[in-house]
Amino acid sequence: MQQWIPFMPEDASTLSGRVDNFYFFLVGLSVFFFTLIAGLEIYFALKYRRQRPDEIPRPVRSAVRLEVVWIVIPFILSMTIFAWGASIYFSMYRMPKDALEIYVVGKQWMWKLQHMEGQREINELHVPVGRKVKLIITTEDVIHSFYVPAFRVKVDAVPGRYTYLWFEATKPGRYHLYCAEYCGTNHSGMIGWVYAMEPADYQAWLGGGAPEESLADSGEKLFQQLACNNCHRAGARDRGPVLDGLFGNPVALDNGQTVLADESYLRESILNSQAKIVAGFQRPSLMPTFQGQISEEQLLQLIAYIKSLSPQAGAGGASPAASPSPPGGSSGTNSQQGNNK
Ligand SMILES: [Cu+2]
Repeated sequence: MQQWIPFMPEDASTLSGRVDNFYFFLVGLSVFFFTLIAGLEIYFALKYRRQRPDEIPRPVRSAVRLEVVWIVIPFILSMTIFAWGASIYFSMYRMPKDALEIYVVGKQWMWKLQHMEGQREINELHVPVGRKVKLIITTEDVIHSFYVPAFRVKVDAVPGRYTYLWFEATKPGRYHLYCAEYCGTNHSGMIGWVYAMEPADYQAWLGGGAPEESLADSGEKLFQQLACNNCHRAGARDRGPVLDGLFGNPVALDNGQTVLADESYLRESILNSQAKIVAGFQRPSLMPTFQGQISEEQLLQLIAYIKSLSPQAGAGGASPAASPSPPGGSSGTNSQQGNNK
């Protein structure tokens, strides 16, 4: 459909067709009812206009059948819109488990992206076609919004938390990337390109250039620099919870609640260790706060490292090209098998 309509963005992801069909349904429905209602208004205004100065209109009696029709039909239509829209929404915002994960940090006025294998990009994102890609997004400063019209996906980047987006590109090409939330003077310059590549080209791209340290490896170094390993490893005399196998699993807290160890939980616990204390550990927590001491990107490195300690948790499909890690040695990107279809 979009090739007939010059202002429609390209249709380049598995979601875009579904979004477009729904959009055209809504537009079609609106046009139909606009025409029907406006047409009837004009017709009735002419037909039933006052024709003589002394004319007295006949009293109107209710028409039950007509009323039922105009209640039932809009009810069915609005429920259709609700169900259809909700199903697209759920596909869009429920994250797939087997996706390639890429971290995104918004900043006035650029997008900084980092692949699990370590490659960094600014205002450019290279992804393979035919593979689900999940973005884990945050911002260093104000609210931004990550928007790729050709994929029909958009999500806000919110300070202090992670938001998620996924897409699967269906054809190779170069697609516009925008910031869709007014974020200051150079907001309009906060744009870039997504390059969707054939899987083989993507592997070549990943392998090209200087070999980079994987995100998890950077995180592991940082973990040691910040002395996290003094308390958070097996044998640290139970000073802090051991992090192996933590990510993606429920954690029992000392107040009786249970939380899921996801990116946001890890982030909060690093920045404010008093917020949620794991059952069986001292309150107040012994752990110092890292608020203001590490950058958003360093946080992501630590999180990638902690994720790499939980290979089963569905944490980011590193590509098969990523170096496998010897047991006990430096943990590689992570050991989830890349699902390269
Ligand atoms: Cu912005």
